[in-house]
Amino acid sequence: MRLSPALAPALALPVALTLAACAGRQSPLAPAGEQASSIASLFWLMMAVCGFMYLLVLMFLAAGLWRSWRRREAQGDDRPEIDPADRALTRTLVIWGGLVVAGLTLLITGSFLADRSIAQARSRQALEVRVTGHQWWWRIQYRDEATGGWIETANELHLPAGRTTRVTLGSADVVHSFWVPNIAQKLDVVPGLQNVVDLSPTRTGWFRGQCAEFCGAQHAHMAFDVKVDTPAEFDRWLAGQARPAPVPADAVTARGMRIVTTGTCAMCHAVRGTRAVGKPGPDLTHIGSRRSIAAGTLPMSRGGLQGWIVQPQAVKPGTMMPAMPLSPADADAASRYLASLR
Ligand code: HEC
Ligand SMILES: [Cu+2]
Repeated sequence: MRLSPALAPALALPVALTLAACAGRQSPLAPAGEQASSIASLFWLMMAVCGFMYLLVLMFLAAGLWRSWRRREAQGDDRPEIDPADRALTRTLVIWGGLVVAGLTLLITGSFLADRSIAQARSRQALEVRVTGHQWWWRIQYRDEATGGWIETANELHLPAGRTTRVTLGSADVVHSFWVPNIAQKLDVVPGLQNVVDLSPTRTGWFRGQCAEFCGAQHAHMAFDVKVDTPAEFDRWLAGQARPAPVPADAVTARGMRIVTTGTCAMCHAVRGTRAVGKPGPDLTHIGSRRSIAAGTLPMSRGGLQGWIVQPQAVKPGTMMPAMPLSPADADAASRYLASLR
């Protein structure tokens, strides 16, 4: 059989799209963690076994159609010729039946091994992190191994490569789901429960996490950035996050600090080292060091910060942050201060 040349592009397109989808920074098929590797291997095993079976079924279907067509051509009789005592037929059935059993056994074994290798990380010494799902952002707290306290940030998860991070998941409101496809499996975030997922990243770089359970109007804007650092980079980053907010370097930034840390904003936001200790919203102590604003909704920039604090409801309709009446000068000063919180 020869493929018509016109078919080649038609086949190439889905293959190219599939491969492109496999390579992204939010793809379970581009594993950058031990757990995701186990899952990707299981996926490819299932794909191979099921793909092979599917081709077999199609082949038998084609062969059957062809035979009955030929028989009808020859004598106009298409009754099947099955004789229960036929030894050859029994042998054929045993062979093909055995193939099906072998395929299923492969799948069960693969699934068991993948589960086992994912569960293995639980016995390791791990870095402790708490992640709390809020409509529609993530509170992130790192256990400070020196003091035993918690270092708080939001919407950006840093992980040391080559080490296991144990994330305890909690919800402040509804059911969410925590998923960093490149690194590990998905796990639901359920109010009143503490679910635990281990992340063992193997490759450094930026990845993307996403809430994977519909949780209300802005569910689609409940993403988070994930940065896998080398252990040294990670230690430096965590030490930076543990520090209180930097002090303003000029008059405009100082005015911004007054607006953010002594006004309405401080009811909902904390900026460590200042009078702002609000809890309902994300910790802003090092907001300027993050890569995006409002759970992956806008890329980080001073303009983005200013747009967000003036019109959060326009950027993310329904968000729990109300629009604040700030004069343009105040909004400018506030965004300058926020951007300086690195
Ligand atoms: C009623 C509580 C509330 C008040 C008041 C409030 N915010 Fe927010 N803020 C939130 C919540 C909740 C979020 C998370 C919103 C989301 O991502 O959906 C947020 C998000 C933010 C973010 C993005 C944080 C991140 O991690 O990306 C910034 C910056 C911010 N607020 C600044 C301000 C400033 C400046 C003020 C005062 C002018 C202010 N907020 C007033 C509740 C509040
Ligand atoms: Cu959610």
